[in-house]
Amino acid sequence: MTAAPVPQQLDRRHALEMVRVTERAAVAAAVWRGRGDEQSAEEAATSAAYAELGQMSVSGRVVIGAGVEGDVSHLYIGETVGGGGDAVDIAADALEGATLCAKNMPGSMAVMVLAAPGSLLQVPPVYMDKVAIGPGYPKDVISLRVKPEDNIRALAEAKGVSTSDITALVLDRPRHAGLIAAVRAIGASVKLITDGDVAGVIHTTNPRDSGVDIYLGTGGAAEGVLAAAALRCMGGQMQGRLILDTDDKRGLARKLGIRDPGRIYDLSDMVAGDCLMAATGVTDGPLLHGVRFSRGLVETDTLLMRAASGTVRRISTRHSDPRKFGLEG
Ligand code: VTB
Repeated sequence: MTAAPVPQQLDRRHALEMVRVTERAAVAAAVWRGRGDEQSAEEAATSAAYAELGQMSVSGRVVIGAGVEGDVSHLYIGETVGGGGDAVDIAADALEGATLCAKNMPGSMAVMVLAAPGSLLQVPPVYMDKVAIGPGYPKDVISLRVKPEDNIRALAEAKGVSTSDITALVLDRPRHAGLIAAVRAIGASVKLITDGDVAGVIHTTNPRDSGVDIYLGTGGAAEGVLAAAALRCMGGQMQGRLILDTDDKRGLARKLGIRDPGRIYDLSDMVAGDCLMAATGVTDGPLLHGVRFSRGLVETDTLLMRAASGTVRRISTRHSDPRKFGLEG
């Protein structure tokens, strides 16, 4: 195995440029809130993010994006984006939780991560098994090598509480029936979400407000890497394992250099160095306000984070010229 690249600190000035990207994507998506059209919402967010990325002083390579070349016109994996400058890798989900946006349900957001070249795990479009907790616990409290119940027991012990005081956040999917039953069987509580597991993982960083202690279950692999970036900035522990249960999926993984299909990835395997992350709310949710439109004014709410310093900013922006988003004033 080759040694991991020496983590290189990113220019923090890119952070504010990123806010403009996720803000613009969120506004474009918010126009489609509640209209039952995921695809239009997603395309609007992606083109808006792409256009604003052109203003950034980076030469970015899309590592996680909207799809593969040919299937999507913007932000496809491998695309070069940005206005030119520092070489960086970009992971973008211009509309995480497109279904939530289409149904105007809580928790959809525009997300973008910037990292040093080669430092983000490249994943195929498959599921990932995930376990995550927030900061403040001893090392290695959780692990995908043990059963979910054992992770809950270990977390309860680390917190000095009983398993009945632990709440696990899980995506509400038939595939999680066994997991949910197992968690409940040891007395822990399950909080279900319909989509949006990037935000789901972020909730573990603030159990007091979110009521969520641990994230468990299988969701998108790309969302797993985005969530890992968030925990790199906010603190916490996470492991992920790709679900490569067919030859096709293993083939896709191999093309990305993944030799061991059963590998368990730690936080630092998914995001190997410094990263910057921005997330702007599209619909109202427990983490972020959604975009607000009023006459002559658009308001956005963004989390902006930096791994190198651990800074977490909350940026509430008033855009007094809606025309810059292509909206009427
Ligand atoms: C989750 C969720 C995403 O995909 O990762 C989910 O966070 C997993 O896939 O918002 P399934 O829907 O197939 O279970 C999303 O819903 C995005 O598509």
